[in-house]
Amino acid sequence: MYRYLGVAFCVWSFLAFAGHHEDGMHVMNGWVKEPLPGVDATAVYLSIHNPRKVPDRLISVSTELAQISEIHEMLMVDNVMKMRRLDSGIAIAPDELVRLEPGGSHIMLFDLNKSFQVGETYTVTLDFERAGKMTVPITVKAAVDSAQHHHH
Ligand SMILES: [Cu+2]
Repeated sequence: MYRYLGVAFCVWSFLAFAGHHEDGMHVMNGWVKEPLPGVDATAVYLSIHNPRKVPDRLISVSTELAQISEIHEMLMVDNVMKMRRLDSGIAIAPDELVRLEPGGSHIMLFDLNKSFQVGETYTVTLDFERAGKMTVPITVKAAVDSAQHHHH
């Protein structure tokens, strides 16, 4: 009985979700780091799950929060963490979950448009090669505990 309910719920939530995003990607846990004082840049983090049977690719990003949005990766160069723009975006295999998180890949924002309030929610639009554009919420979190992300 419980198992039956579980299946019914899964199907229901899948249909509800599919109604919103057609055959799109699942994007979760979006947040943007409050910029450090005097720094006109910050980073967005989120998780992307590809629920489909075809590979896809995040190719570009835009947001109301900044003039310039870039997809970045972190890499070690001579024992120093550096970041680099990913001009070909981020590939996401079928059923893969890609996490953009502090210390790893991220969406970099430059030329910020507004002052960020911690706890406020804004949006970012992700453009996927196959799934197309998706606009998702990102919540501002305080800059503490983000010392892993060095630049500028
Ligand atoms: Cu960066």
